[in-house]
Amino acid sequence: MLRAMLEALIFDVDGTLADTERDGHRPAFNAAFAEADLDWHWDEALYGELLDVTGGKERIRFFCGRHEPEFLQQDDVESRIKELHAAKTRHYAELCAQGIPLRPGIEQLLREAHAAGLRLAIATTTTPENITALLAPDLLALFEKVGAGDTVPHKKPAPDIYQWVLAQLGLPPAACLAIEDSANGLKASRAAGLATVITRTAYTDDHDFSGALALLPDLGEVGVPLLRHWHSHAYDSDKK
Ligand code: XBP
Ligand code: MG
Repeated sequence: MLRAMLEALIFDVDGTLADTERDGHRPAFNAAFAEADLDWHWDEALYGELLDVTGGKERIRFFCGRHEPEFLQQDDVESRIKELHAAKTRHYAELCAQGIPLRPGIEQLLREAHAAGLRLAIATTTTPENITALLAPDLLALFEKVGAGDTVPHKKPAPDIYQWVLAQLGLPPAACLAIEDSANGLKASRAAGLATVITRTAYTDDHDFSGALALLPDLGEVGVPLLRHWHSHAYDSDKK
């Protein structure tokens, strides 16, 4: 069988391009709750549970269902959640402006892959504004297509955002490689038929990454080589 040539890399954002959740999105949610005089506080442990639900609006709704059910009884609950999420996005942009670093090896990979002629794209659950806030303009410009947030009706683990990006690129999944950090992301990329490399984070360290092409602690940096405990072949969970 003729092996398809790799033509594009498709990157997840949160946890993959940068480790944004614990010290970025999480405090931004908490700042939005405080601004709305809500005594909700998502500590690191609770946020780790809530991360099973992708999408900030969906995550707020899920939290309320479990911990603040009366909030969902309001007639205008959908607009309340939208307002809270818009405030959170503003706070997140402020945190990004203070500088959220990219993960090891990401900037080098983006620049070298682009220079070598690979097409780059983003497939993320996060809000588009968050990508502009996180990435320097010259790095954002390297991405040919950006699929984000509410572009699709169903967020990860549904494959919709990856399928949207593939359609935008006009490429079959066999010509692309996805880079992800979470089980939800892997489910989405695999359901779209994409080979996927995982760079796990502290929040996703215990996730089941069966089906990943490789499981890496991160991409490593020049002079700081990739740690040696990674699997170069299809990953299966009994190697954990
Ligand atoms: C991660 C998510 C997002 C972020 C919060 O996206 O699930 O919801 O946690 O961003 P991915 P929003 O890993 O696909 O990049 O509040 O804008 O959703
Ligand atoms: Mg992610």
